[in-house]
Amino acid sequence: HVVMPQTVSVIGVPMTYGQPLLGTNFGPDMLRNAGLHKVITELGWCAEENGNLEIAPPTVNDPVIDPDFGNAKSSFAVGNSIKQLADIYEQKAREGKFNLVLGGDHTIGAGSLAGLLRVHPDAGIIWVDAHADINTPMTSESGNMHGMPISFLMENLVDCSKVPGFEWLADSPKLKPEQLVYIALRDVDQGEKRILRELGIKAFCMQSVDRYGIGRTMEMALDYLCAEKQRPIHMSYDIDAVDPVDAPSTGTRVRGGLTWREANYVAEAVAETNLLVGLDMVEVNPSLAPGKGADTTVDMALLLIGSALGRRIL
Ligand code: 4U7
Ligand code: MN
Ligand code: MN
Ligand code: MN
Repeated sequence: HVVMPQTVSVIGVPMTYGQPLLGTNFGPDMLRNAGLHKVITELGWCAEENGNLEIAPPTVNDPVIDPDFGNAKSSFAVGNSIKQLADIYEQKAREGKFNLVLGGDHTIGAGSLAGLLRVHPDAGIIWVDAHADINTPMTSESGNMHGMPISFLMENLVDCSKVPGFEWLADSPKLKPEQLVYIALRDVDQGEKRILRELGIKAFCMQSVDRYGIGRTMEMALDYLCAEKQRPIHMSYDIDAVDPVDAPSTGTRVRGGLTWREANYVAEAVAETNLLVGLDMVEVNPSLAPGKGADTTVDMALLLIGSALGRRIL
């Protein structure tokens, strides 16, 4: 049985090179300045602050992926940076701490998952996102790596030794399709649909939320991962899962998203399992919709973190 960690280890990963827009690098400090530590400690946790990882920018001399293996922009810079995250996530998870990873764009999800799987090879993953983020360098039309993190961690999907910066992931523990479940999908590329179908990956898209409501949807998602046996869970929460009304400051907005309450309920339901060992909060970009929009988005992200750490209404 899994023991709930008592310390939240905060790791800032100000990564922007997985997508074309600057600004996601301000995410971690915006969340801290808005009162992150207060949220953590008021919920009865200890907060351990690790600061921000150093993200080395791409240079003109970086090796690039052979076009025969697809397109993965700035893979060398992205891969080398998220290796640091994998290592620290692994270390903190071994110490029994809850990993709270602040993005940064969603490429950092690959680092979290890599570290997680070294410690908990059988963990369950809840990916809350408008997008499936499972493009391979071959299927991606954009070449933007924030649309690819899951593909690098899924068994038999990408040969990481062919992607500059990601060689270290080649013989790392990988995910089986049944370890992953999606919530809130509504913008999935053709190539991704094929992958989801062929691998039989479980996805609760926005239509499930419409049809069953968020309560039944989360019950089904958590049953899928944990009904047969309890396992540690990592949740990767892309703020663009939330409707743009409540989270406008993000690079890839898609209308028709989770409402304010639905978004919080997702995190609350996962917290109630007492199985959560890590959370990514990613794609907050205060440079987009600056001012009131950024405040709304940061506030939403902070509330979601609190919900995932066990805040109760009553
Ligand atoms: B995010 C996209 F084409 N699928 O691959 C792509 F629609 O981390 C978007 O979920 C990826 O925000 C979005 O470029 C990545 C696109
Ligand atoms: Mn997204
Ligand atoms: Mn994403
Ligand atoms: Mn995005």
